[in-house]
Amino acid sequence: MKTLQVSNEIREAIIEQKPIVALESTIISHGLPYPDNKEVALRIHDIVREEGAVPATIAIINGQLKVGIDEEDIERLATEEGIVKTSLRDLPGVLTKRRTGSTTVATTSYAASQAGIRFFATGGIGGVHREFPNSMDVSNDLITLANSNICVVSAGIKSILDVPNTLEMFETLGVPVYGYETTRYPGFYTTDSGINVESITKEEAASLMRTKDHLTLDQSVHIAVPVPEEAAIDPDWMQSIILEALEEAKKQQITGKDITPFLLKTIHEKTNGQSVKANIALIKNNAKIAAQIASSYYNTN
Ligand code: PSU
Ligand code: MN
Repeated sequence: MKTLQVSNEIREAIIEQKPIVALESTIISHGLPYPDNKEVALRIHDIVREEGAVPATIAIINGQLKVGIDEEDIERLATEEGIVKTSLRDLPGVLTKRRTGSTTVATTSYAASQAGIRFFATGGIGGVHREFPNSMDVSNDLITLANSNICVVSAGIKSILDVPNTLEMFETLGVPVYGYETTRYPGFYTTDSGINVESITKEEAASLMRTKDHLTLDQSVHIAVPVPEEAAIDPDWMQSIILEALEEAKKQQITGKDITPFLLKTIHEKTNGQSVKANIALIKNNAKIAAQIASSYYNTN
C-alpha cells in the first residue's frame, strides 16, 4: 500500500535540495470561513514562491495522504461538508475508509517529515487546554512535534489554551522554542503573551536546524512570530472574548477534537471578523518567514 503521494513538483524539489515549506489544511476546512479559507490557502502558495521556496500543502484526498495538493483539492477542502479534521490518531482510519480529511499540525508534521521536508508554516499550534486537570486535553501536536524533526513557524499558541503549561510541555519534550526577533512569546491574536522567550533571527534559525542535524536530534523547533502590529487585537478585549467562548463551549458541552474549531468560530463571531483578519495576516507573515528560513538553510553552507 502506497500511503504517501508526493506531487511531482515536491519530489523534484526534494531531490534538488530546494527549500520547501509545508502548509497544513485544517485551517482551510475548520479554521477559516469560506471564501477566506480558499483565498488564503492559494495566496500563501504565492508568498512562499515569492521567497524562492516551494509550497507543499498537505491533506488527505479520497484516502490518499497527499504532499502538495492543487487548487481543485483546496476548493474541496474549503467548501465540502464532512471533511475530517485528521490528527495523527485519526490518520489510519481516514486512509483505510478512503475519506477526505484536512491535516492538523501533528499530521502535517508527520507527513512532511516522512517526505523529507524540514520547514512548516502554520497559524497556531495546539497545546495544553485550560481545562486540562478535568479534561486531560493536550493536543497531539505537541507529542508529534517531539519527533518529526521540522522547523515550525507559527504565531504562538492562542490563549484559548494554557500558554505557560504548553511551554513547559515543550521543554519536557525537548522542543526548542524561540521568539522571532522578539523576547516576548507571541499570543497569536496579540503580539505579547506576557511570557519571556529567547529571540532568534532567520539566519540563526536556519543555522540551528543544521546544528540539530549534526547532533542527530529528532525534536522539532518551534519559532513563534508575532502577528503583524496592524492586525493585532487588544489583549484585554481578547481575553474577555476567550472567556466568553470557553463558557459557551462548556454550556454546549463541546469536547475533544471539536473544541478548537468551536472556539475559533465563536471568537470570529464575537469579534465581528477581527479575529479572522488577524489570523489571515499572521498566516501570510508566517509563510513568508518560514520560506526565508528554509531558503537560508538550503542556500548557505
Ligand atoms: N489553532 C489555530 N488555528 C487552527 C488550529 C489550531 O489557531 O486551525 C488547528 C491546527 O490544525 C491544529 C489543530 O493542529 O487545530 C489542533 O487541534 P487539537 O487541539 O484538537 O489537537
Ligand atoms: Mn484535543
